[in-house]
Parts: sequence; structure tokens; C-alpha cells
Amino acid sequence: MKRPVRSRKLFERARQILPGGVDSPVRAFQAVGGVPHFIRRASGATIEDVDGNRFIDYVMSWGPLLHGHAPRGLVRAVAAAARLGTSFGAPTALELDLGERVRALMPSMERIRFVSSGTEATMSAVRVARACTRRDKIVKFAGCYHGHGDGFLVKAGSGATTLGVPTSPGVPAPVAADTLLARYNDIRSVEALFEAHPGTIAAVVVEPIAGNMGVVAPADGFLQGLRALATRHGALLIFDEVISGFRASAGGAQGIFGVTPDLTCLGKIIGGGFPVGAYGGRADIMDLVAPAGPVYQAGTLSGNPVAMTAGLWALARLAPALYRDLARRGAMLALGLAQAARAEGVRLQVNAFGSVLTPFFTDVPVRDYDSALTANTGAYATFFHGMLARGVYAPPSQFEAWFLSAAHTDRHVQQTIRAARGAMKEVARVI
Ligand code: KE4
Repeated sequence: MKRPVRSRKLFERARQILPGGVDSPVRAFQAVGGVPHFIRRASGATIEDVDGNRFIDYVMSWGPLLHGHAPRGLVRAVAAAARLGTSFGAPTALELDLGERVRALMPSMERIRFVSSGTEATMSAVRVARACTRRDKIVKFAGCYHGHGDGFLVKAGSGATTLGVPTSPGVPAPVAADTLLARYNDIRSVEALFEAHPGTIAAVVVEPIAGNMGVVAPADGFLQGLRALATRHGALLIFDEVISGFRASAGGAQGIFGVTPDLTCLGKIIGGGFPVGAYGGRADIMDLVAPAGPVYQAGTLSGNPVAMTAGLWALARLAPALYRDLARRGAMLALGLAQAARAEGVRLQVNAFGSVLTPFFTDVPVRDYDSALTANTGAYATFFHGMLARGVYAPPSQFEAWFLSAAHTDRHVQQTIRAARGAMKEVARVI
């Protein structure tokens, strides 16, 4: 790998205009050290930085690119759409086409509202849930991320059933106090919150397959338990499928586990790499949203024709063979990483679910945030840079998901495993 000379210069310039030199914190490499690589272009499973280094990419824009970078058909489709106008601020048939396609894939989404990010989707879904139940509190899970809405930037206060406290300055304490924290895969922790706060919880919000503490799959019966608890206590169940939607399966996690949420939040793949989010669910709930009902939510670029075109292109290509290939290659990579670690005596737990996975540098099985936090982040940083030096661009943080795409081939995975064998030798030397 050539030294990132141009990236370093751009990063110095970037920090004079962008806070921390980036437009989203994880991109700054603070969790792994070093200079973030500025990307010039990408195609398929490969990205190229401004210094001419090419990498096999497992960030893939953090999930939207199920079909790889810049598929030719998608580029053609969005170019044609743009020539007809990039945004009208008026209804188009494209929004209906994509909405009906989403509903066909996720029948629980009887109504849908398009927005421009996953954050907007989850913020709006919680507002609707509060309006529908006339309750204020929400339950989220430690280690799950739902975007940067005030009510989600919360950690547990002292004691498991007390009120949340902000994790970020600028979040008012009363807002944080309306968020209660539970433990992922621990249904008892949710029951305790309902018992401690009877009649006040509007919704339980969950990543049905967690990706933001690293990948953690739901334990058997966990999602079904949440469904039963929410129903019993008159709260709504909100699935944040921003990552898992159309990735875990064409019908998302709800399509795999057979659990029907009241509301679902979507992002990433739904926009095919363009800024699209969406929330939706039961018609009786969503018809509370303006202008059908009184719950206000709006957006200048919501449903714009170019992004809708990209989403339609992406959701038109979700064949069963795609998911079989993604799962096979995901399993191949997970096994290869585990074997590379074992060969060097490095403690590693690899959690994988279809086309997402996370190598945790710990010998503790990772099933929630506390166990994820046992991972050796220094070891991950060494591994990350060892992979980068060998042509593999992994997520620059231990607590993120690696993403495969339709563009990743067996050869890409085999190259990645070879790189991991070398990177694990470097980890073994430093731990
Ligand atoms: P956006 O506002 O970033 O589109 O979506 C927020 C969001 C909501 N829900 C889930 C489950 C998510 O994973 C996300 C965003 N994911 C992160 C990756 N961990 C985006 C990357 C970033 O923050 O730059």
C-alpha cells in the first residue's frame, strides 16, 4: 500500500471546514488511529483512494450497497431519472411504485412514509408511537443505535430500571429520561422496565439483528418475547431494520423470524446508495401522520425521483440466489477469519448473520453490549491496519458490521482470508 500522502493533506484541509474533518464521526478513524483514506472512486467490491491504493471494501458505505458500488444498471437508471428532473417537491408515481414494492416485501408496512435518512425514520416512528399510545417513554437496548435523534443518545442511568441519561451534550436530561435502557437478548430486563413504569411506555425499539455493537443475532425467542410483552402492556413494537431490511432477507429480519412489528424503520438499501429512509406499519397508526392525521413530519427531498429510482432498481434485484450467495460467502469469510486467528493463538469470536459479520477480539461469546465490550479494541486496531496494508478496507471500529455485497466473489473472500492470516500474525505480536 502506498503511503496516504494525498489523504493526509486532504484530511488537514478537511479539519479546517468539517468538524473532525468528516461528515460522520466513524469515518475519522479515531477508533483505530491513523489518517482516514479519502476515496476517489469505487466499483463492485473495490474502492480506490486518492493515493491510488485499491482495497476490497467491507464498509460498503455502511450497508446500502447490497449490489456493490455503482452497478452499471443503477447508474444508467438514475442518470435517466435525473435528466427528467432531480426533485419536484410534488408527488410522483415513483414513490408509489417503491412504497408498493416495500409493502410487497414487508406486508406489515401497510402504510409508508419516505424520508431521507434512517435517523429521520426512527425519530418519526417514535413520534407516531407516542401520539398513538399517548405515552412518552421508549425502551431501547444498550449497544443498539437508531441514528442521532435526541431520545436515542442515551445510556443507562444507575441501576437497570432507572431513567436514561444523555450520552451527548445538547440532549436535554428530561428527553433522555424518557428513554429506558434494556439489555439485548435479555427479555427479563424488558419485563422489569414494564413493571417499573406501568402504563407509560409507548414503544420498544430494537434492531432485530443488531449491527451497531458489532453483529449480534437475536437469541431464540427474544423477538417473539418482545412482541408478546409489547402487546400485553399496550406498547408498540418498532423494528429498526435500517441495516437488516432487505439484507437479512428480501423481507428483512421480520421475514426471517416471523415477528410482526407495529412499525418498521428502513434506510440504507432502500435507497440503493442514495439518501432514503422510510418508516411505516399498521395503517391505523400511520394514518395519524400529517396530512392524514395530526402528527407532523415533513421533508424537502423526501421521495425525490432520483433516489426513488435507485431504490426501485435495488429492490427489483433481490432474488433468493443472491441471499444464498451472500450467506455462503459470509460464512466462508467468518470461518476464514476464525481459522486465521486460531493459527496465531489470537482470541476471536466471529458473529455472522448472512452477509454481515463482526470479528470480536475476545474469547467471550458476544450476545449483548456488555460482552461486546470485552473485545480488545487495540487488537482490532492492529488487525484493521494489517488488513489495510494488505488491500482490505474493514470498518474502522471494532463495534461495527462488515458488509458483503453481490459484487464480492469467492476470490475476494479468499484474498481477504489470506490478508487476515498476515494481519493476525501482527496482532499476535502485540497482544
Ligand atoms: P442514518 O441516519 O445514518 O441514515 O441511519 C441511522 C441508523 C439507524 N438505525 C440503524 C440500525 C443504523 O445502523 C443507522 C446508521 N448506521 C451507521 C453505521 N453503524 C451509519 C454510519 C455512520 O453513522 O456514519
